[in-house]
Amino acid sequence: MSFRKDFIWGAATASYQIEGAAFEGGKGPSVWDRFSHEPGRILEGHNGDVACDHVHRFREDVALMQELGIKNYRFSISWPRLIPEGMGAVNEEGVAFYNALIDALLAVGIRPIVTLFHWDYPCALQARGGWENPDSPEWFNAYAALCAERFGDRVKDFITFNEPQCFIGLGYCAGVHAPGYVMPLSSTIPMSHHVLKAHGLAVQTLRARIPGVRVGYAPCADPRIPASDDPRDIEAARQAYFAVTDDPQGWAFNVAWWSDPVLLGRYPEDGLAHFAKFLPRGWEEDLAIIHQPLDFYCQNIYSGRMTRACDQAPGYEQAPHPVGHGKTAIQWPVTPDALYWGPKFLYERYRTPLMISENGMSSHDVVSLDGQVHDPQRQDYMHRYLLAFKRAAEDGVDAIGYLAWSLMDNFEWAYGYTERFGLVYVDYATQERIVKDSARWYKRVMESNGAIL
Ligand code: GCO
Repeated sequence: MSFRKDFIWGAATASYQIEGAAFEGGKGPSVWDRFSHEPGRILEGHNGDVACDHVHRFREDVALMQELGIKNYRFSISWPRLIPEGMGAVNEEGVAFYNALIDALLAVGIRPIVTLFHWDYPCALQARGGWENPDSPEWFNAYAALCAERFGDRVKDFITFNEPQCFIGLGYCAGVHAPGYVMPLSSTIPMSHHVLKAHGLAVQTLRARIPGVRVGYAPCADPRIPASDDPRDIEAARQAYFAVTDDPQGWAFNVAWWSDPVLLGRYPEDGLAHFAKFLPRGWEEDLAIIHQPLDFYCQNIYSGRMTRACDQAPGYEQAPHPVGHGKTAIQWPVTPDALYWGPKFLYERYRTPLMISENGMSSHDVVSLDGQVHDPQRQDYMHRYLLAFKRAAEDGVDAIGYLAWSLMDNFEWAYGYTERFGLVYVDYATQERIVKDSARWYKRVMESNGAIL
């Protein structure tokens, strides 16, 4: 056995990370436009004003994808590019940009997979309280309806949210991502509920307006990898993976709070024990809205944590990686088994076709004397992770796709341009794109449906 015949191979990006044209074309400001201009927020003072200049160079980028054999392309729409104030008036220039992009993709046989929200929240809505405002689910729903109306004739695959763990957890709990707030649980728990409700409303809207639409959701969280084959370690890893902790700054980094309501129709019990008192009135009734059937469930997975059983409560603990264990440039441990155990545990619990919507690594890529970018470490990373995912598929996980993060080097949030995750190298001074070795290898992997792994 191997990957299914219709396995979805491709690559992913996100609007703020690549688009540029941040203050052009009628676009309204997003919280990232503002945050990245605040002194001290982004490494080396970078911002996404120009990024990969994709808004002006998308045709070249689509041609590049075609050359690289990318058949499925996940990108996100910038809400304030479409609706500058977040609600109300539509920016037709923004609509025209996405229409042109979608048409260019389809013209060369690339399937667009559209993420509605990958963090660039309209400033105008943040000024009204953002996700804390009980009306925020309806604002998002109206935006989703617009996307359905304008793009749904050609786009059939949508992902509602990317990593609520990060935009809530890093944006409003830890304060290291936009908008850079450190807020108490009494604010961030209602936000989480509103995001989940926004997801549910949007799924209903997309289904009502787009015949044959397929809808997914893309949260994250580091999988827990059992430290050994001992069944007690395996159980410990499973428990740890789905546990919800009550740390005010770190609580959002869990699976179950964000996925149980969506896929099982209930909040996890440990989460409720900590947080029920903060949930907005009427939350129980909202669960029926949140719990919409999904066509696929996505996870962005980069690394996992080793976990073992122990005698003290809660019965599991993190096991250290051996001294000298491999890390990527951004210092994330290289743990291919995350792409075995993560999918396995997720599929056991949620029984929904699973897509890896992001996986990849940052490395210290440079242009060599021969003018090429040689990145054997990225190829090795992807190779190992894909083998683990393949093993999960062979063990019964309904693995439907894998999207590399990222199509090209881009603005890596608080790290600015210092981390390179791309299959394609971007020279930010000239905007020249250079295909990395790993992209040529990945092309052969995709062509063979993983047989050459
Ligand atoms: C995320 C986002 C991506 C990142 C990537 C590497 O996971 O933070 O989805 O936008 O760039 O994951 O950190």
